[in-house]
Amino acid sequence: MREKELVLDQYNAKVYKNRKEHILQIDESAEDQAIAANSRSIPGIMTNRGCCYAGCKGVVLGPLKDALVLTHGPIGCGFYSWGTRRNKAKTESGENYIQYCFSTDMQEPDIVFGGETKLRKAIEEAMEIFHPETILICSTCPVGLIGDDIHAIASETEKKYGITCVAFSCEGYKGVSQSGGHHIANNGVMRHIIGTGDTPIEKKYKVNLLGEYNIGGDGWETERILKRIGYEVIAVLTGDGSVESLRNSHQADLNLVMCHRSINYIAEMMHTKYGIHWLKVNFIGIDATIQTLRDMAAYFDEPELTARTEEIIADELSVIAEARAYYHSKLQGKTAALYVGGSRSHHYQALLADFGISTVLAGYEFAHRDDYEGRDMLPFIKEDADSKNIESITVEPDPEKFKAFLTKEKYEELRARIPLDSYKGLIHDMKTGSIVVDDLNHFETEEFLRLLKPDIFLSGIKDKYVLQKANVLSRQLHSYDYSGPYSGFNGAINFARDLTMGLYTPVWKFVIPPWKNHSTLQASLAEITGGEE
Ligand code: CFM
Ligand code: HCA
Repeated sequence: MREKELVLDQYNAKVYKNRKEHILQIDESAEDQAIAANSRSIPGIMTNRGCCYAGCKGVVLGPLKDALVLTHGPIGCGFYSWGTRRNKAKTESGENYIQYCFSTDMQEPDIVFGGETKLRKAIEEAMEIFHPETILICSTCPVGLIGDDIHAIASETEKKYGITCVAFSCEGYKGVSQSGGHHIANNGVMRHIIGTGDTPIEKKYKVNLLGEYNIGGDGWETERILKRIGYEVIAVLTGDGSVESLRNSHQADLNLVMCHRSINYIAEMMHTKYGIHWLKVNFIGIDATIQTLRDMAAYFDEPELTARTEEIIADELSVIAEARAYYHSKLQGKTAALYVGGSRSHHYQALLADFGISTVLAGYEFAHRDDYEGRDMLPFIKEDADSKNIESITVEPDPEKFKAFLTKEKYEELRARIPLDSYKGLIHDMKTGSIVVDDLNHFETEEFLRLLKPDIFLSGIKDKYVLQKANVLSRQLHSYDYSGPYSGFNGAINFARDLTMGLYTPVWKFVIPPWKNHSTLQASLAEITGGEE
């Protein structure tokens, strides 16, 4: 029996029926490799997913450093999304609010009598102390339940203080995971921020970097390489990003999409509204970075840029050559499992492959079918009540700001050889026999660990202890623990170093838990029986 069946067979009939659609054992010869995704987790099963508020406030809006992001809700939501994601931001110019946690700290009386007064007061206080030019209000679950009109308060705030204030109804319960929150954030940013600036940017090779959140400094490392080649990075969405830069981002010649899941809505809408094409890029991995840089050069198709691209690639490779060979010799032949939110389980396979590590299992917490199967299958996704609950907005070409960047012929020619306005998904790059899992739960994690015996399991805080206790090297692929950057050429070496340190210092294997030596449970029968001990 294959590993997939060995795990599924342990479920009762009802759970089996559900979970079998979410697990796929790759068969490259099969025509159609489908997987169920973006649907509700089974109640009672230990899922790693987060909520809609986490996706909107924590992921997409949180990194915008010049925006004061105000959580309207009880303090827990703001507190637990405070500084945990390691989205770094520089403070040297302009405002940087990301080290703060702003919340209305709702209490029971606010839930009973309404929280609008408290929200207005919080805004007043924020204006007095910080004088922000932008306030973004994010709702938590109770706000949606009691019906506070945060959108009315946002427009009132704009008029009263002459600032930008946008409200996001991203109550945690909306949708089935963080993913709904990404969409809500994309809609608000597109409607109220992107394209509102009019400072002309007279530079060549203008790009935006979308879906790069600067975890552990990844965005900085990517930007360093792009700048060396001669690209002008107008805006990063949203790592170390700013509302100010987003306002003028409609002037880019190309959008680079790192995390497809969290930002594809903006990429698509900017394409329709401003004519900007998007390119699926991957700066995680040495070969992947080289491929991406060459794809970008192909898009602009200018001999000077192409030559400079090759020059920088050669130079960056020469710097890391020795370390690369060393770590390759240490890591070659190992196997890895990856389980993260919605993009990294794909991106990191390229980086692992650079060092001879093969992927035996990859999973996404909340990706959609197009992230697994590629965008060509988008027309076949059936909407359900949960997905319909998240607004989908449509935009029209902007009469003044729309620019056609490529001729029709050039576009067709490019689309045949680079991932322009398209994404092939995770399954496309996986080998026969390997496992793909949607919304992997803790039971399945332990079972696949037992069956596949990966040397390395890359995932997050919720399961890392399960993995460590099983003596398997675990690195957090969300936060990079305290390390990074992992992007580009230098990042690849940082990653390989961290894996090598972990594999060759297997401390967890040397730790004998106390219960293996003697019983840690002590009890007395005296009280139960009422007799002698
Ligand atoms: Fe995109 Fe991300 Fe990810 Fe994501 Fe996330 Fe993240 Fe992630 Mo944690 S935006 S989908 S919602 S690449 S926070 S920076 S690490 S789950 S794989
Ligand atoms: C989130 C944020 C998270 C959680 C990380 C983890 C992150 O999902 O709300 O579970 O280890 O990257 O910080 O994905």
